[in-house]
Amino acid sequence: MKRLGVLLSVVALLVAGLPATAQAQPAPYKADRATKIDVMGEWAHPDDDTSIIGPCGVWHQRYGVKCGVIMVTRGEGGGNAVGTELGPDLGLRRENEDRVAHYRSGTVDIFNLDRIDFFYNQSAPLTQYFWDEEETLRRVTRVIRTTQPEIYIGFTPTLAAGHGNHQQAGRLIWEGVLAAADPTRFPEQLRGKDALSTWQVKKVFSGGSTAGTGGTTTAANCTTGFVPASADTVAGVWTGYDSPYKWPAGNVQGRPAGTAKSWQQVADEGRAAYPTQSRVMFKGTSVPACPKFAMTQAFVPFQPNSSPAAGRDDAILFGATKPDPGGLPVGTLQYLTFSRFANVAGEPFRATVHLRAPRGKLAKGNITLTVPPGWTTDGPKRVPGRADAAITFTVTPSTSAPVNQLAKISALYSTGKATGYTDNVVRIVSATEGRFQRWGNWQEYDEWLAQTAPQATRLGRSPAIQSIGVGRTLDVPVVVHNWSATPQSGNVSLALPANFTADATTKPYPTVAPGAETTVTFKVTNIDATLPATQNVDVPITTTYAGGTGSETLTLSVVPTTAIAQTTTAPAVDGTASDGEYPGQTLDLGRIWQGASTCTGIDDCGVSATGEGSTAKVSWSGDALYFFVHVRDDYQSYAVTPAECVGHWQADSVEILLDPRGTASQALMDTANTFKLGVFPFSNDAARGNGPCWSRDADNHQGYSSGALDTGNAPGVEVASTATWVGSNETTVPHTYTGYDLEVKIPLATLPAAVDPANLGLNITPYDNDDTSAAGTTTLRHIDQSTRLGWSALGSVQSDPYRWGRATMPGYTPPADRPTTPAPPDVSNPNLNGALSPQTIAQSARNHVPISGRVPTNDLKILYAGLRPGALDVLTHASAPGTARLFLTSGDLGAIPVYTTSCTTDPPPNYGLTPCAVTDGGIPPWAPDLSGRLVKQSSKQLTRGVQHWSVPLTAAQQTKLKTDGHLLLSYETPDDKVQAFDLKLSRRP
Ligand SMILES: [Ca+2]
Ligand SMILES: [Ca+2]
Ligand SMILES: [Ca+2]
Repeated sequence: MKRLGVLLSVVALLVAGLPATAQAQPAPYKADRATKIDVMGEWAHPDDDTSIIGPCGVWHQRYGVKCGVIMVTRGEGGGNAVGTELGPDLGLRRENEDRVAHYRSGTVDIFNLDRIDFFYNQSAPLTQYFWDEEETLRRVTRVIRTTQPEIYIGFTPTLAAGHGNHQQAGRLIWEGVLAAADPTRFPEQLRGKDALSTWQVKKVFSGGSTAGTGGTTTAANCTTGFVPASADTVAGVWTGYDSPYKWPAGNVQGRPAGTAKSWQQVADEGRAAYPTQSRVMFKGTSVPACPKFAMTQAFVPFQPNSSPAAGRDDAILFGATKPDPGGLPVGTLQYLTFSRFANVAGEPFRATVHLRAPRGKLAKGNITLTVPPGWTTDGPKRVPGRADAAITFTVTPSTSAPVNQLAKISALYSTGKATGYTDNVVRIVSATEGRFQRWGNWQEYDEWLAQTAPQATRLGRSPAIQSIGVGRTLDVPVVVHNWSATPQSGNVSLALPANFTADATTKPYPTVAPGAETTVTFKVTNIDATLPATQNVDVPITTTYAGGTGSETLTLSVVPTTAIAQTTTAPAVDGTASDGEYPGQTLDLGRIWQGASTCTGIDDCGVSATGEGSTAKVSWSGDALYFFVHVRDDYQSYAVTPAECVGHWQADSVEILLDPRGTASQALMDTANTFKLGVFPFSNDAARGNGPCWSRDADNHQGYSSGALDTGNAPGVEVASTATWVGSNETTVPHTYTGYDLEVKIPLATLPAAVDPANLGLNITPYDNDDTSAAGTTTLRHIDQSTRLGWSALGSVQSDPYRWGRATMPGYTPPADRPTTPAPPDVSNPNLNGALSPQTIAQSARNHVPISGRVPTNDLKILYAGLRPGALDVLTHASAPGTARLFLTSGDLGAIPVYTTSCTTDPPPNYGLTPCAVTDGGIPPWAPDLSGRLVKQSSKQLTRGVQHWSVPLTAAQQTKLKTDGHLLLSYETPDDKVQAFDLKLSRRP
């Protein structure tokens, strides 16, 4: 066998390290070509980021722009529709899917931050808790400072982002922009031999509105004539351009072989490249589109949509990676700030135009401010020939400026030869504003705006939201703020919906000084006898002052209430509600909160407006709750194996949700302070008679709770089910049934805290999945096509404890020694460490950005690496101890195909994403060797000094390494520093 040795001198050239920097007085750090990113996106989970596939392809091909993606998690908490990998193994697979999706667009730098993907929630604070907010921002900041992106794109930070991980990923955009530019943030990154420099991102696209009229999808420069509906400047890019990727012969779409695919085609094929997430191979023919991006912050001059140049497909790059058409040199900073964001009609404020030359001095000229009709300002004002300038104007809004709206102000910098345009917005508010006093996630969001990212306030503050139990009374505090320059007084009024009363509907507020506030509290009572058909009601709040009124609308969710009856004899958990076991109220579970379109009626999913559908009864006895749940259903779903007895929404199931203190939302812990038990009425587990199985999900301690995989997280829970599995997951076997009854005992000691018998949060939510087989197949699948019903049936209610029903337990007292504060949540599924991902190691070695944005080290040197018959020898020198992980790979790791195809003329770079038969789109084997790419792996604890490491190899493994063989090695020190190596062991054949 030929010996493939790598000489020391060659190693020195190939070993990747961070760019060398001077020791004493470091020059400003500048990203080199391998490292520099022009457009950075940031999202929470692989597959959140597909909106930039087409745009980045066009920008990369036509304008030489390089996109990158900061991916906060690898999505280990998601499902796996095509394999058995969970946790870190799933993260490895999802990382590859994301790389496949973006690869052909030239987006090969995906910066996984290795944060944990825990469970679906709607809480940014809970996400901060699990992600370690400061460490995550530290990593984001390092990636930004290292790659120096000009443009930053991603989710909105607002509560409208839904998933708390999405909200927090959006916040990290705003926080990352601020932190990267701030020398007081993470100053350790700015010192030492690997010192970075501060960095100013030039344009931000997070949370703006792309709504508007005009433009086209059928021609280049597709935003030409586009008029935004909002104050945001909107940039678009046409995806109808030819990509470099060709249609293979025999494609099912019938496109001529060898002709170019459009970038939209490439984007749609990429968007489908996530089979673990139930996506399937794209077999359609794409129609070109004009994806748009709304700018929410700019530090450089740009073209407003009223300018023809704003219609160009490279408009997003103006002032950032390309010179602005106005003619100012690229790198010129020009932006507008205000003395305050919330302003009052007729009352002046200050606007400041900031200018900085990229080098040398600013060209002399003047600045003109443009304000809305009826407003006044001073100027034009002179721009001096200095390196930078801050020029301040006084702006007075019209006395009739409309309130609760944004108003745009623009500044034009004119020199003899060039112009630079910028704009920004203020909000006109009523002189006195009465707002429902925010609590929980809404209060926390408004505080984030005020304290951390004031510029994001243009996206709007939090909505006014609260819940109230049927027949209960609620305090409604209204905070009256005087935004004006004169003292104000007046009244606050509530407009109550039907079946509500209050201690008063109008109350006066005392005189409030300018800038001060006072609180007026109403006691509001619901007088419904039963849960109303529509659970959400509006309560408009009007506040008067001298000369006008201010208003906002509170949305109240009406939730069901019950008193849980005590039984002296504990119910027998036998699947039958016997006499005396459930003397209390019957709870109606016949309302749908999600997936209504998949249910045909009461026999199908138990939906009923009259209480004849699915129902539940609850009792308490001793120190336990007992549930009898009656579910109507027409079709037995897929039966789960013990390993699949999680993710209850993917099969017929019932979830029981308990918030022991009734305060999980108030504590900013979402469902992490609760107990949620998903119960499957039957299973594919012969060892347990195919009987019920159960697990905890998205709560204080999620994981398996029954059978051989029981993690011990729900001791004492008992379940009886009347369902009998039909014995097959094939649709050729009849799956008809009429539903099932469940009886469940939950010892209260297994809840995360002592129950407050006056305020127990309770919901019961059946999930109905029926025939989930794919078209043309006969095998049921373990995927989510559920109709979701509940006692409290509000959208996403599974993650919103404050909108569950309210229960009391008359007569119950918890044991005195039971804690009233829940234990810290325990997430049982860990995430992947990037040092264990060959793709991540190869990327870090190539682009010099440390794995997961951690601190780099150069402690390890590879002195020699070479193959000999029977083994690979590696000689290393470590100047400090650490853990080395070695991966020997064969073939291209950049994008490992996720689908099978019969196209024979579909070689890379098309990556098997085109079908040549309707049966194409199968799933190639992934584990345990990355679809054959991973030849061997090994790890070693290294101590200080020179060490010899011999990795035994079979002849077959040696042969594989002759084809594009690489030695990838990651090194982690005990203080969490990282290093990455990529040594080529052979030439491509
Ligand atoms: Ca019973
Ligand atoms: Ca059904
Ligand atoms: Ca069903």
